[in-house]
Amino acid sequence: MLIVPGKLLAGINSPEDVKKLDQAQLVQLCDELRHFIIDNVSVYGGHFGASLGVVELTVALHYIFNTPYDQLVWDVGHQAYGHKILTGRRDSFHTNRLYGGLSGFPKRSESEYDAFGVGHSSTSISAALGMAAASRYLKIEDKQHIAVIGDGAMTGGMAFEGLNHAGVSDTNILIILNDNCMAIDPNVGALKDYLTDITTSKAYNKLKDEAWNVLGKLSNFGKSAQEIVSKVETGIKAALLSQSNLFESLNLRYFGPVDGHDVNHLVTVLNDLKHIKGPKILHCITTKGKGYGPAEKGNATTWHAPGTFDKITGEIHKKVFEQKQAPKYQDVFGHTLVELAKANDKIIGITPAMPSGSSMNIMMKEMPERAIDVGIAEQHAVTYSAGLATQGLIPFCNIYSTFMQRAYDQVIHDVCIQNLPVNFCLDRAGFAGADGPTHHGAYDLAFFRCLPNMIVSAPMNEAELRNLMFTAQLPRKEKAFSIRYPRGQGVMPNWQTAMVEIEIGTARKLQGGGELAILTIGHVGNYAVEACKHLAKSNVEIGHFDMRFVKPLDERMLHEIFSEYRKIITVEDGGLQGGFGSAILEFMADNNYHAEIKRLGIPDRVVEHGEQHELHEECGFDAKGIERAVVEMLEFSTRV
Ligand SMILES: Cc1ncc(C[n+]2csc(CCOP(=O)(O)OP(=O)(O)O)c2C)c(N)n1
Repeated sequence: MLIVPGKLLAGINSPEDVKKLDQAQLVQLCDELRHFIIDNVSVYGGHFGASLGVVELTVALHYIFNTPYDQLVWDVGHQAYGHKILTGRRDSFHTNRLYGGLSGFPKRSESEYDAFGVGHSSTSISAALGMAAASRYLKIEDKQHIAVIGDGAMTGGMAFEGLNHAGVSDTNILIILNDNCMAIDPNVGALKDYLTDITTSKAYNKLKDEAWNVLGKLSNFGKSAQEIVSKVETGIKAALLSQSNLFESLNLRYFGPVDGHDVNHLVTVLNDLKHIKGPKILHCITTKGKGYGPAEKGNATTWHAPGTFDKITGEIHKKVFEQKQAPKYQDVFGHTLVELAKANDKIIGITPAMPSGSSMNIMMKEMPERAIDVGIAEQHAVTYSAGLATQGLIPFCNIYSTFMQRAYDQVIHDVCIQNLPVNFCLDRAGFAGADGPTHHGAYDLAFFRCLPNMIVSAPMNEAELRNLMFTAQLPRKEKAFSIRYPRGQGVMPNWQTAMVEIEIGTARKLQGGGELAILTIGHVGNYAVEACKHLAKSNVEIGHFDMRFVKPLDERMLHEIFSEYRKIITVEDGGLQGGFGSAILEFMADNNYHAEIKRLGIPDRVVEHGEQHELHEECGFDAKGIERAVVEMLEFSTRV
C-alpha cells in the first residue's frame, strides 16, 4: 500500500531540506511526519508510541545540527522512525522491519545518518562520549555529539557509567534526556521519582526559568555566551546548594526541563546549547504516543509496539494465532510461575523492565510483593537474584536471551562461581524476528553451556516448559538452572498440564528406527516432527530425540544413539559455534564414536531481520530444511 507523505514532507529527502524550511513551517512538518508514522505503522506494524513522542525533537535536531557531520546517537533506537524518514528513507519506510527491508533500529550500514547501531538500551552516552573524545583527540572543535536517551534507558547501569565519565571528560557532548515517565511499562525506581520531583519543583523551576531568560539571549551574544553561562551557573550553583541537582553534581550542565513538543522552543534551546562547550544535559518532557488520540489516552504499554491497527478507530488488529490454538510461551511462563508460587512461598519473580514482554506482569498483578521490576538493569537483576538465593529464596529471573548478554559476568561471578541455585528463564531465545540481529537470542546455549554449575535446558512445548519450571523450583542447594524458549506461540492448545518432575539431564526418545537420527533441542524439535511425518509418507524412517538438556547431556541416551546410528543431524535455534551441535560433537570425540554429523542452526554471521519462519528457512532449519538435510545425508555415502 502506497502511503503518501504530506506536502512539506514530500520534499524532504535529507536534513538539508529540513534546514531550507522557514522555522514557521516546522510545526506543519512535525504534523506531516507524525501522520506519516501513524499511516505506516498502522499498516505495517512496528514500534509506535516512542517515535511519536520525539517527532518535535527529531525535527528540531535535524534543523539545528549538521548531521551526519554532527553525530546523533539514539538510545535503543526504537524511537528513530522520524529520523529515518527525514534522512532519505521515507520512500522505503514501508519496508521497515520486513525481511530484506529497512531495519527497525538505526544501523550504521544502512545510513551515514545512523551514527551508531542500536537495539539494546543505555549505550548512547558512552558511544557519543567516545565520539566526542575522538573529536577532541583529533582536534576537531566544531563537531557536535548528541545522545538522545529515554528516562527508561537512563535506569541502565551503563548510562550511569557514561554520565560519570562524561562529567570529567571536557568533551563536547549534549545528552538529551527524553523523559516520558515510561519504559515499555511504567518506568520504575528512585530516579523516576527524582525526575518527577525536578520537573514539578516550583522553587527549582523558578530558578531555572531565570537562567533560561538569560540563556535565551545567548544567540545574540556569540562568543561571550560562554561567559554568560558561567555567570548564570555560578548563581545557580549557589542556589542549588540547598536543592542539589544530580546531573550538576556529576559536573554536567543541566538545562530544562523543557516542553519536548514545542518545536519552536526546542529550536531556540538547541541553537543556544550548540554554542555551549563541554558536557551538558537537556531534560525534555514528552508524552509517548503524542498526537494520536488512542495512544495518548490509552495504555502506553500497548501502544509501545501495537502491531497493525485501524488508524481511524484505534482498534488494534488481533493476530490470527491469538484467536485460536496454542498460547505464547511467555504466557505459559507467566501463569505457571503464579501457579508454582501459590504452592511455594519461596518463589520470587524478577524482571529487568520487561513485565509485559515476559508476562511477569501476571505475577506482579497477583502477588505484587513477590514479583519485581528492577528497571533496565540486567546485571543488577542477576546479582540481586543471587542475593535472594543466598537467603534460601527461589528466584525466577526472567531475561530475554539477547539481554542476558549484558549480565554475563554476573552469571559467572555472582551465580556460577558461588554455585547458587538461581533460575533463569530466557525468553525470545533463538531468532527474535522483526527486531533483527540486535535482538536475536543466538548465543545463550553457547555462552551458558561452557559455565560450571549451570544447567542448560530448553522445552519443546508448553508441557515441557511447565515441567522444567516445576523441576527448577524443587529444593536444590546448588547450580543455576536456565530454561530457554522462543518468542511466540507454542504448540499445545491444552497447555495446562499436570506438572511433573523431570530428571535433570534426561532426554526424550520421540521415535526410533531407520539409519539416521535427528537430535533436537527446544521448540525447533517441532520442525523435526513435521519433517519426520513428511518423510514417513515416502517410507523414510528415521529416529528423533528431544534432548531437552544441553547440559548435562543425557549421556546414557547418547551412548545408545551413537551405538545405533552412523548418521546424525542436530538442530538448534541458536549459534552453531559452541552450541548444542558442538556439544554433541564433543561427546562423540570424547567417547571415540565415529559418525557423520550435520549441524543445523544459526550460522556464524549476522542474520538480519524478518519473520522467524523466514529466518529459519534462510538458515535451513525449518521443517523443509531438516527434511532436505535428511535426504542429502541418506543419499550420499558417508565419508567415515
Ligand atoms: C538492555 C535492554 N534491555 C531491555 C530492552 C527492552 N526495551 C526496549 S525499549 C525499552 C524501554 C525504553 O524506555 P525509554 O528509554 O524511556 O524509551 P521510551 O520507549 O519511553 O521512549 C525497553 C525496556 C532493551 N532494548 N535493551
